[in-house]
Amino acid sequence: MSRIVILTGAGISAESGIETFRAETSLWAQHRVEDVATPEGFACDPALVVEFYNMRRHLAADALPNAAHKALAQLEAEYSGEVLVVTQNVDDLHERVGSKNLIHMHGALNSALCAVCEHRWDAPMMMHVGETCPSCGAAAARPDIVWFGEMPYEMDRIFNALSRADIFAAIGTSGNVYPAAGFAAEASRAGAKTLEINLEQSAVGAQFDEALLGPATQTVPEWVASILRAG
Ligand code: BV8
Repeated sequence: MSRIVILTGAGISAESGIETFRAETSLWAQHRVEDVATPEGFACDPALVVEFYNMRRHLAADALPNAAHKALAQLEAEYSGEVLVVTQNVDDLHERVGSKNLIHMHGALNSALCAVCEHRWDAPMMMHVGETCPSCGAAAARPDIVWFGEMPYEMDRIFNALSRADIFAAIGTSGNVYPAAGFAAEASRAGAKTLEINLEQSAVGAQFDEALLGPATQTVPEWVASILRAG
């Protein structure tokens, strides 16, 4: 039985209307990443950071999954082997079309985290600074997001999957952020065939065996159909 590991980034949600990080009109253009996506930024100005993620939570809630998300869910449902989606995205578009075997390595907008006891609960659409934890009561609620300098989630499970993968595909990610940007090299070392699906070659594009260039809503359904045809 063959195993496919798929890494997705902001590019897979771009055609759903969710801005990517590094395009000119990107999310980061309005805010320096150091100000909003770091623990220091949160400590320095929690209201700015909470508001940044409230805005992102509303945008994600208003967005609809696109043909690329749907194709990956179809692949998981119909493929004879194993399919794991590891997403850097914090929106819930993968789960909304039925992807089950899914890891949010950078956290999720719909989850809230207690900075004291690490309890997690469904985030309200609008989080507020100093919200109390429903478990320990500490006024220490924060967005359940992995910020720069923090360890991404489920890394052991991800590296284990990469070491056993037959195919690794990266979809819509610029290859700027580690450790995700190192996954292709890791999969190659384990003998996987690697494919980059993007609008253009990413910062780590040279590390892939193949590339499929074009908008994800066209390239991903095409790729999934070829995989399902091959069985
Ligand atoms: C950690 C939070 C260690 C959520 C994010 C090694 C070398 C250098 C630096 C480092 C290193 N190791 C660690 C670092 C530091 C840092 C890092 O990588 N910095 C970079 C900037 C140099 N990494 C970390 O801090 C990570 N933590 O390593 O911890 C540690 C060890 C021990 C103990 C404790 C800690 C944590 C990284 C996570 C940071 N959080 N976001 C949020 O706010 O959303 S990262 C952020 O960037 C998002 O999560 C996003 O997913 C991620 C990556 O961006 P992309 O998804 O790639 O999006 P981007 O806009 O860049 O690109 C979009 C792509 O889509 C483009 O290629 C474009 O062409 C394509 N596209 C556009 N439209 C389409 C399309 N493709 C197809 N179709 C389309 N229509």
